[in-house]
Amino acid sequence: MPIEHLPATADPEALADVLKRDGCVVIDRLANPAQLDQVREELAPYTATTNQGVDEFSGKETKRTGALIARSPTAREIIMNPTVRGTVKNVLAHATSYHLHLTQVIAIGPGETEQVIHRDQWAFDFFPFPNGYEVQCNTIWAMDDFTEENGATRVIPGSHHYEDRKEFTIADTVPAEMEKGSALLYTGALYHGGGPNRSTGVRRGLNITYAVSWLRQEENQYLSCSLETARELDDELLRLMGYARGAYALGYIDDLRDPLQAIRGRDDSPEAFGDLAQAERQIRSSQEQFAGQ
Ligand SMILES: O=C(O)CCC(=O)C(=O)O
Ligand SMILES: [Fe+2]
Repeated sequence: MPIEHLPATADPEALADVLKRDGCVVIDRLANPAQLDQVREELAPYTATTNQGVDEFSGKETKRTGALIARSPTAREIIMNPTVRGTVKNVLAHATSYHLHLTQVIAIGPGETEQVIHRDQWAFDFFPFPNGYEVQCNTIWAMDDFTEENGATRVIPGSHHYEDRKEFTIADTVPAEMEKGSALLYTGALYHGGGPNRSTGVRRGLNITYAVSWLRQEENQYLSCSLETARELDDELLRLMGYARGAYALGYIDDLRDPLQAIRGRDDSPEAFGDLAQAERQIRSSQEQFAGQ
């Protein structure tokens, strides 16, 4: 099955429909390539000192540079992209809310071999989530053109509905070839992996992932960005980073207060506390949907 491509003008509902059906979709030319060059420039001091991976999964010819909110103001804009966030909200609508899971530039160097085909949600202790209950909606933005030769991400469209813990080879996959500025969206249950780089150049991808807010974040957002920098960010981004309650109570501070107050200061108005009725309304429908699986 080929990977469906939609234009940057596609609306989040149409994108979410393809993600629910195929587990992946490419949005062509969603960002201006110059914006990705800017991310690359802002990160240059950090990528220069990033080490290669230490094992087969992280890739011995691959560099992974994170903490993008702290290190790249332009990456913040990409993280907040309205088309992507609208799509994530729709794909993860069975949970009360979602948050940022990780931010990482993945630079696959020449000579890198293929990554093992996996599901990103295996990071959660291989917990067998019910089929259709997606816990992640992920993106890889092409910072260079993604080609089969330079290590475009390999995916198996439709595999988000397969059994768990299956093993695949690269022959079972197709490369997510796309132009610089395009973005591959894929769910936590989609089988995929980084491709082998048989070119002479580096393949850079901006991996920004989102997860339901009742699961622990892979990149620790509170420690990856200093409190000083966090104070300069707007509320919407802070909430996405996790300065918000997940569900009714997860992540509160001291007297059940909203964690955003750790940044903005104390507020004892009724809105500063959790809304139980609202949380109940949001989760009731998903409990009905997944009951008995
Ligand atoms: O770099 C890529 O194309 C994919 C990497 C990946 O899937 C991962 O590290 O989990
Ligand atoms: Fe992955």
